[in-house]
Amino acid sequence: MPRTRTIPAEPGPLTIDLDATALVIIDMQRDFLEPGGFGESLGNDVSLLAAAVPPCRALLAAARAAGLLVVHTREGHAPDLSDAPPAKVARGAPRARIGDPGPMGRILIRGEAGHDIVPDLAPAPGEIVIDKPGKGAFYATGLAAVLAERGIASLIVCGVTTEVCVHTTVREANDRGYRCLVVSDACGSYFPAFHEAGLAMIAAQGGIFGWVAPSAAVLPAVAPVDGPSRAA
Ligand code: TIU
Repeated sequence: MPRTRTIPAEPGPLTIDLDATALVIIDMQRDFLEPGGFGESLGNDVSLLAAAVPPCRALLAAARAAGLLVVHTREGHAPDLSDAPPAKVARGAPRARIGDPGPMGRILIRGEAGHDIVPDLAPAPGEIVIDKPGKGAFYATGLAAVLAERGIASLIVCGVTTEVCVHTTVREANDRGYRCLVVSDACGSYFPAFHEAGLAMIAAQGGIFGWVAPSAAVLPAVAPVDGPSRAA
């Protein structure tokens, strides 16, 4: 029997089946959230992303409790930069580009400390971790196969940054037929105006890319209602 839940959202309520829904947490890595990483190398104030961590943590806890498929993504590149387009590497401060040494290891390189997901949101054993070389989580990854294998139809999406990797992933997912619910306070941007505009763009035109709701609206829907307290 489907475990359907209806979530109040913009532009209108969204009904999902928890068994066909995945929580996708985009790039909550030290490289974006902490000083000395890729985000700062691009000239950004990384402290602006901290507010997204507690709502992401609450969503992660609810998803785990409800038995949702949990997918974590990480943006990054191979140590030899073979999957890093030169046009991408050339951007940013000349002495702190992708692959250069920094306080958290080589910037945006897999296996380095900066590439790790922040400790508060560390993947649990068995959770899917998708390493992606691009902004979108579908490009050059196995994400589509993972979702198809699990019969996933809807994605609850959060992470950073709203208008870059969250948006690119939602656009990719939308074109692949997934219904995407973006959790507004569980996303973050180095540019508050871009965050707001990015969210508005998703829900505009009757939900051209998907739905948007705050975690306060999403959490009660995801949290299990069939737990031990009810059964007792
Ligand atoms: N720079 C910026 O806003 N974002 C990225 O480079 N990657 C992600 O959004 N993950």
